[in-house]
Amino acid sequence: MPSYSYLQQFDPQLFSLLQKEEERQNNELELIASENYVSRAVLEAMATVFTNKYSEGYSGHRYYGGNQVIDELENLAIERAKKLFSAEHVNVQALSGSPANAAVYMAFLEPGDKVLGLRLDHGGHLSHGHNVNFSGRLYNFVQYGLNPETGRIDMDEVRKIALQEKPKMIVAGFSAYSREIEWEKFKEIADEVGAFTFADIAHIAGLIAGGVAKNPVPIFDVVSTTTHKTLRGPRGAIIMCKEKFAKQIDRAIFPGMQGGPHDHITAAKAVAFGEALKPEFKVYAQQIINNSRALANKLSSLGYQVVSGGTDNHLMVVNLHPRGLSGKEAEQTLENIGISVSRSTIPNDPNPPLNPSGIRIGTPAATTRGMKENEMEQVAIIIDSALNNKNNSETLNTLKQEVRKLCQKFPSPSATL
Ligand code: DSN
Repeated sequence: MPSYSYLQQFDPQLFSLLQKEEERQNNELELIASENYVSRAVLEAMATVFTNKYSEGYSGHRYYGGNQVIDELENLAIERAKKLFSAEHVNVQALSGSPANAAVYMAFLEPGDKVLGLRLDHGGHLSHGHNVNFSGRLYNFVQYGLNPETGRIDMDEVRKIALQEKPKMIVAGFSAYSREIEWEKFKEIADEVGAFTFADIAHIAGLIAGGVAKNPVPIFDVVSTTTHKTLRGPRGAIIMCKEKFAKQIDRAIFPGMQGGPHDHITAAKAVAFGEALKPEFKVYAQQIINNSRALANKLSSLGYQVVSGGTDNHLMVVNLHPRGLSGKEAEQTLENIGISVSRSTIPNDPNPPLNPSGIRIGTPAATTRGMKENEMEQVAIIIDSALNNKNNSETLNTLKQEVRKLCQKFPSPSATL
């Protein structure tokens, strides 16, 4: 019997969509910095009867009967996450990154309070204070950006704004920044102005868990992360904090923000944390960075401008303005040959967010497939060739075949059919 035999029998329409998506994931190259392939064990944990349960509340204090096993499950996920990140307290119920961040703000702030965060168009996240997002609408965000010369966060500038604005909270974290964050310096500045420290490590949680990026959890008051990016777990999030903030974080998640947790996802989080605690995960995390550096170096040698001149993590932002290309054109051209990337603003982008000047490229998913530096160099050459021949359908077709051949040598570990 094939996997998903019930789905195939009872909902052939849905099953055929699943087949198409699996084929796409297998034959195309995923270079979106925030995506990854989960293991079969993580995938199996999501498709379990844990999804049938309601368990509002916390272990030992639920608002529904029958939660003995769920208590054990949630405690297991918490214990593994604590060990992985050296956290004093962990809440594993957050449904995803933005709701987790909303809960953090709710736990520490009143509407209208001042918060300092990284600008979205300099690599921050919508939930770090953008004016179309709940964060920018409910709280009074002031923003820092990247130094135009270095493409890096300028900590003197952060300090200057913090001293001027006296925020109640300082947010450090990003969705498109390729350098190490200076957690200690953020903490020093926050202490100087009496602000809470909040780190959003969604992008680099796997690198931190693998010991190849610095961990803010022992330093900061509160840290959120999604579980599905470099950490290679299910879609979802967790919040970690100092024990003294545990109650306010837990209350902000439930009953503040959410109802019943998604227990099947908690199960998959526990599996992913277990995987990340294994020594192999350290090797994986280091290889993500090696691959990212190999890709950035090769693109630079081909004449591309990588923001900040390189990368310390799993991603890079490439400025296509000097090549006369927009991020959207590049994204579409690469999509035509079976490579997924995401368009991205560059610092002080002259173009609007829907058609910005750059692309963000990341290596977590390709690394999960087993690709290494040689493949990354080959990928850089393919990207360059596609962007130089964006109107030449014959060349694009040849490149598409090349991408397909490369992908077939490195099958996706999530493949089920
Ligand atoms: N959408 C995620 C990313 O791509 O970085 C952030 O929410």
